[in-house]
Amino acid sequence: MNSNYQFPAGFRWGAASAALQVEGSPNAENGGVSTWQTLYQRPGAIVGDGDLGRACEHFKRFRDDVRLMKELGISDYRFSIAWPRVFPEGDGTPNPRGLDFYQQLIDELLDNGITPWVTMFHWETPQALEDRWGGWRDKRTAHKLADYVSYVVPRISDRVKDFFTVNEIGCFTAGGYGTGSDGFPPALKCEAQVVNQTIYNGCLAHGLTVQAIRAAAIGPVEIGIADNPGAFTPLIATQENIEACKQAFVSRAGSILTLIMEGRHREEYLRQVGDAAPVFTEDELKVIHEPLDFLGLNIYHGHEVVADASAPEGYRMIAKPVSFPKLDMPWLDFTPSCTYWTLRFIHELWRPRKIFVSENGAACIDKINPDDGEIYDSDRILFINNYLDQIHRAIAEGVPVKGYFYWSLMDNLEWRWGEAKRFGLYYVNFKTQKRILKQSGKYYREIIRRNALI
Ligand code: GBH
Repeated sequence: MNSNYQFPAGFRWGAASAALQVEGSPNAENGGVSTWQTLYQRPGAIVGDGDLGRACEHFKRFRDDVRLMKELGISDYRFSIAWPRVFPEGDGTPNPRGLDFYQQLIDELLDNGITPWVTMFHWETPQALEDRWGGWRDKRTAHKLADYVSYVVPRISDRVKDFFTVNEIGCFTAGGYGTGSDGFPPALKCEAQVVNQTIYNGCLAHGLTVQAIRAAAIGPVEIGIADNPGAFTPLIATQENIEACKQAFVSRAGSILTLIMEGRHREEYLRQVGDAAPVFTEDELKVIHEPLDFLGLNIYHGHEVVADASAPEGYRMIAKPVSFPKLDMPWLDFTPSCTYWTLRFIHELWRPRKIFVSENGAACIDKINPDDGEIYDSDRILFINNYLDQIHRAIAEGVPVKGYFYWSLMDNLEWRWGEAKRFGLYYVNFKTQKRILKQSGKYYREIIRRNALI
């Protein structure tokens, strides 16, 4: 294919994961219980099979898994630390063994030439804090997260230089407290003010975490967030549709990224929520707006937008036709161009110095070919090819995208879907724990080797 598809020198090629989804044994070495473990115990809440006690047994097999990373050729690995392993009750006395696993993992990565990127919070809220004061409904949870971060960072920042604060604020807040579905714990449907408060408290947790990392780091570090703003694409990229689309992006970013990047709520947002606005202070907004070294974006799927002068917001989102192509998640529409537009809008609006695509990937119905034992996941290859093409397009126009983390290194427990959804570059047989590199993994390996899209 096209040899012009070179990526900039030094572009980081990584893969991502999260503790609960891969480790198994969350309560080993005196680890505490997270709200996800509670959800997993509720009959009917989890769609597929899935045992958090085993997951991918990465807790035991991490040295082998690092070898697999090396074989894949990634330069960077993004993983999360489980807060309840370190503070089983959310606060108080740290578990003296809580960081042992991560210390070994970090050393193993570095010994193999792979740069560790740590996410401080990927959704594992200690159940104790949910019980004590309602988890993310209470600002004290944000402060407790920062306390845990202050404990961890001095113990790893001699070797870890790159930190993500929290993963996808809208998911663990509005997802957990606003939908009443089992998608996210605690699976409540609270009133609007409470939901908005959780979102705000999530932003506060991010800001406090930035401060905590900076204050506690024992060497130079780079700090960012992994957020998933809504992604939008103009149905037809006329000037007026592009503007409408940017408007859609801006207004949907009003409760999270605007706070983080601008230190204020959008007036439109405050007008919309009215009495249901979160309780906030100017000092907290300053904390939330703490400068970042990079912005991490998880981008999977987007919505098509057209300009419409008769609509109250000046634009309309288009309902997807029934035959719109999608991957193996109800929401995972094949919308590569949303990546380009999201990166471009963010660049135009906020000019972050560096952007990383902190997650992007596809769930597919992978089957092992009985003849040769390979997994011919041409759908995932199609997905990666097209999304990377759009990232390349953004870079060619000057957007400072510095790296890409495929989600995920290996098939894992996809939250409420358990083992039923496979996002990995490595196929995992959850019974035997055997891993097989999929064709998409071989494709990604070749991209990395050439630092070019093929
Ligand atoms: C990421 O979240 C997570 O960070 C990761 O842990 C997870 O395994 C991975 O993606 C794959 O799912 O139905 O239009 O309202 C993705 C989070 C949040 C994306 C909910 C889809 C619903 C969109 N998802 N969202 S919609």
